Amino acid sequence: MLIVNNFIGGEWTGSSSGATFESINPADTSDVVAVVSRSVREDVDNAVEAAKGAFRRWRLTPAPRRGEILFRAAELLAKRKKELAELMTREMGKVLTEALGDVQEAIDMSYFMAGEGRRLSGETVPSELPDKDCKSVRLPIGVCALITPWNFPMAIPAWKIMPALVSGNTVVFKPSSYTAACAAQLVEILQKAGLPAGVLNLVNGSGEEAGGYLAAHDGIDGLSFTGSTAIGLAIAKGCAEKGKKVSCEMGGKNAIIVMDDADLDLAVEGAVWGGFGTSGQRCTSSSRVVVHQAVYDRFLKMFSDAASRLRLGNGLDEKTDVGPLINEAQMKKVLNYIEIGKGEGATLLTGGGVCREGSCAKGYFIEPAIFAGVTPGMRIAQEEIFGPVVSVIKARDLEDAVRTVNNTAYGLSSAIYTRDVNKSAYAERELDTGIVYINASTIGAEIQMPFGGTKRSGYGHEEAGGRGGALDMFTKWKVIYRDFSGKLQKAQIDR
Ligand code: UN1
Repeated sequence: MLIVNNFIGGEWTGSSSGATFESINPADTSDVVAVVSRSVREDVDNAVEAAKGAFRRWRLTPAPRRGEILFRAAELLAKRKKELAELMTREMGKVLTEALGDVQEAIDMSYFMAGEGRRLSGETVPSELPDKDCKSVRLPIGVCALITPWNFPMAIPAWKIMPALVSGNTVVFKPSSYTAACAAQLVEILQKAGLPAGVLNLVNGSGEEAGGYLAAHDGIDGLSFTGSTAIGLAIAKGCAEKGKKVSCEMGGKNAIIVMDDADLDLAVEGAVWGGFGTSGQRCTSSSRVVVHQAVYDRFLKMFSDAASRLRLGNGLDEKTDVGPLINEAQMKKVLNYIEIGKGEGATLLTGGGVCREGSCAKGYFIEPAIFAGVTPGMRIAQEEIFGPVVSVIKARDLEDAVRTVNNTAYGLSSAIYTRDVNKSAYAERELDTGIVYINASTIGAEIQMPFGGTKRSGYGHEEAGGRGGALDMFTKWKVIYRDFSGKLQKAQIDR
C-alpha cells in the first residue's frame, strides 16, 4: 500500500487536516492501493500560493530549458512504463495493454512538448507603415489549475501538465481521487526530472471539497478540466464570470456508422474495441453504432457474437479483455441504464448482467451489453452512460445515419466504415463532431493533433498538439509594434 501525499512548494506533505481517504482496486475491493491525503481549503490555498511564487522565475526560464526537463521526464516515464502501467491497472482497472498505451501517451506528450521548448512560435508580419515592424509572442498565462479524470490517469494529466509547463505556467494539479497513486508517480517523475519547487503542485481530494474550491480560486489564471458535462459547464461559467481562461473537455455520445459496403469484420472489430475498451469508460467510447438497414441483421449477429466472447476479469491477467468499472456508483449507474433501455423497448442482445464469478467476485464487473432496435430518441441513445453498453440503431441510408449521429447534445467523436470514397467525404464534412474517423473506431486520438468536441462535449479545443491545440490554451498573446522611423506615424491614417 502506498502513501500518497500532496506535493506543495517542492515538499511532499499530508493534508493540513490530517484526513485521508483510500484508493481501492476496482477489480478487487479488498486491495487498498493507496492511502491518500484529503486536502482541505488551506492546502489548496498553499498550493496556489506556491505556484504563484514559482511563476516569477519559471516564466523567465528559457523555454528550451523548460523543455529539457520535460524530455528527462519522458525518459523516466519510458524507463518505468511497465511498472506504471501495472499500478494503473491495479488502481483503476483498465487492462494492462491499455494501461501501457496510456503511459505511452504520456511519454509521447512529454517528448512532443519538450520539443515545443524550441518552437513556441509566434508571428512576425509586415507593418502597413515604413520603418515599423510587428510581432506576436506567446506568454504563459500564470497559475493554471488542472483537474483531471480517472479514465486516463497518466495521459490526460500529461496532455495538460506538459504544455502548461513548457509554456512557462506554474500548475496546481488536482487529479481524480480514484487515481491519486498514478498522479503522484507522474508528479514525482517531473520532480526527479528537475522541476524547480513550486512549479508543479499536487493537491489530492474530492471534486466537491478540493476541486470545486480550486476551480473558483481567485489566485488561478487559467483552468483546464476534463470530466462530466455538468461540472465542466459549471466550471466554465465560473471562469467566465471572473474573466479566466478555461477549457473543458466533457462528455460524449460517440457513434460509428456502418455502411452497406463496409468491411463488416473490420467494423465489428472497431465496434468491440470502441464500445468495450476501458469498459466503455472513455469520453470517446463508441456507445452507438448506426448501421445501414441492408447489413443490420448480419452486423448485429457478428457484433453480439464477438461481444459475448469477451472475457471479464482482472486487467493484469493477460487473458482479460474487459476490466471492471471504476466504482460502485458507476456500476449502479450503468445497471440503471440497462433497465432504462429495456423499459424503452430496446432489445438486450447480450450481456448487461453483473459478473461475480471467479476472478470477478470482488470487483465491479458488468458483462458487455448490446442493445438492438434502439431508436435515436431513446435515453440510451442520447445520454452518456460511461460503461460497457452499446446501442445499435438502424439507418435507411447515409443521410439518415448522419442525421442520427448528429442528433445528440454531444459532439466529440464519430466514425464511418465504408469503402466508398464519396460516402466517406460526405460523412467527414457533415458529421458534427470534433473528431471523425474513417474506417477506424471512435477512439485512438493522437497527441500531435488538437483534441476536443463540439456542442456539449467541449468548451475549447486544447489537449494535445497541433494548431489550435494545447499551446493556444496555455499561452496568451502579446503583440509588439516597433516604430524605428523616429517620427510620428499614424496607423490607418497615414495611408
Ligand atoms: C477519453 O476518451 O477520455 O482517443 C480520452 C483516445 C485516447 C484518449 C481518450 N487517446 O482514445
